[in-house]
Amino acid sequence: MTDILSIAAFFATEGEAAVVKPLGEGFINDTYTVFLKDRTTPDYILQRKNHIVFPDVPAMMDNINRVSRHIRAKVSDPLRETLTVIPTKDGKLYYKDSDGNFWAMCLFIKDSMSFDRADSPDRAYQGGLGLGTFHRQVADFDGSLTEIIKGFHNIRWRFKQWDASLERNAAGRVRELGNEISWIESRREKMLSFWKLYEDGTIPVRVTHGDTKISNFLFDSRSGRLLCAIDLDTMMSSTLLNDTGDALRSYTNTGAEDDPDLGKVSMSMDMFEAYMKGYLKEMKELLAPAELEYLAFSGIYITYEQVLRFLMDYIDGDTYYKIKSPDHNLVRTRAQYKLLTSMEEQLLEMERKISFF
Ligand code: ADP
Ligand code: GN1
Ligand code: MG
Repeated sequence: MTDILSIAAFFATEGEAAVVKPLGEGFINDTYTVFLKDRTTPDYILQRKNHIVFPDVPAMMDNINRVSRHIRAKVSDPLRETLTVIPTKDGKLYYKDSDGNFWAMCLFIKDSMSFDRADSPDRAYQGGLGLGTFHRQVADFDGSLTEIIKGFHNIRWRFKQWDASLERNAAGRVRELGNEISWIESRREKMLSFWKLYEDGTIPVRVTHGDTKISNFLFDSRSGRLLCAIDLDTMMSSTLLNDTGDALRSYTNTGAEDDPDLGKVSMSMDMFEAYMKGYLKEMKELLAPAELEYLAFSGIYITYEQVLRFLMDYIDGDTYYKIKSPDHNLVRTRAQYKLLTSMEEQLLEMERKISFF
């Protein structure tokens, strides 16, 4: 096993790293907390970045560093209201070990907490303020960002991958998935016609976060106030509707992302309202008409994309997401599909609510 402490020693910490502990259950990266000598709370986060998923870690770290510096100049508590990247002792934003793994470090944000699920409308409201604040802070970022994962939320590109995956049938599972595959195919044209609005410039290009589920935001552990967006690996130029959509997918779900009990999964209108109230408080004035028009639909778009991605990974033989059981990706697919249908049923009501904000 890699000696994580010896990896930490390559970074410019304010003293020698004494203890490391694994943290959380990310689907993609491996995360550790790092403690300096005699500390009871962590000082740093150290991550092994998955370089299969993120083929250009140096470019990714450069994106993260530039955007977080841009945000730092605008906030009152720079150590807690944005990520701070810690360079290596020789001034790089990452360390590459002898096995070819990439590592990166950032400051651990003190007195913070994160959640897997929104536990109250107030949490959803704070989350909405959080994403709205992030979008507002980056709205005037004028550098260009590297496209870290090709076509990440581009459904036209996802369909290319999907068609190839069905054709390959790598795990021999296609035959048993007729029903699930029809969920994707029956909505293909609708999703493409939405994406076309981005391609033709009706929906503007912005700096986006790319992965706005609730666990990628930190809240103050005393007041519950939102501190900042974290997990900036997927920041790219795209439409901000990807972010609002992914946030709705996460915050409004009454069940877990991979809930085996579909009875528990649905879209909560209360959470939707609270989230949108927070988001629009920060962003309403800055949104283009087409962004406002598709705000509610964005949840459907990204939840659909997530159904496709989980199902595609199941068809591929589980090569992308970490799984905890052989059918985990199928369970995830079904749970996300249940959420998708619940959102579809409530689309008009969501749009009506937005028109009153
Ligand atoms: P992953 O890519 O595996 O999702 P994240 O960057 O989201 O990794 O980190 C996983 C968890 O670690 C977060 O949900 C949060 O609880 C915690 N975390 C990450 N970065 C920080 C930080 N800078 N300060 C405090 N906690 C953090
Ligand atoms: C992954 O890394 P993590 O767990 O925050 C994935 C997201 C998915 C999410 C589903 C780079 O996010 O796109 O929406 O799982 N990240 C990547 O929970 O693919
Ligand atoms: Mg995360």
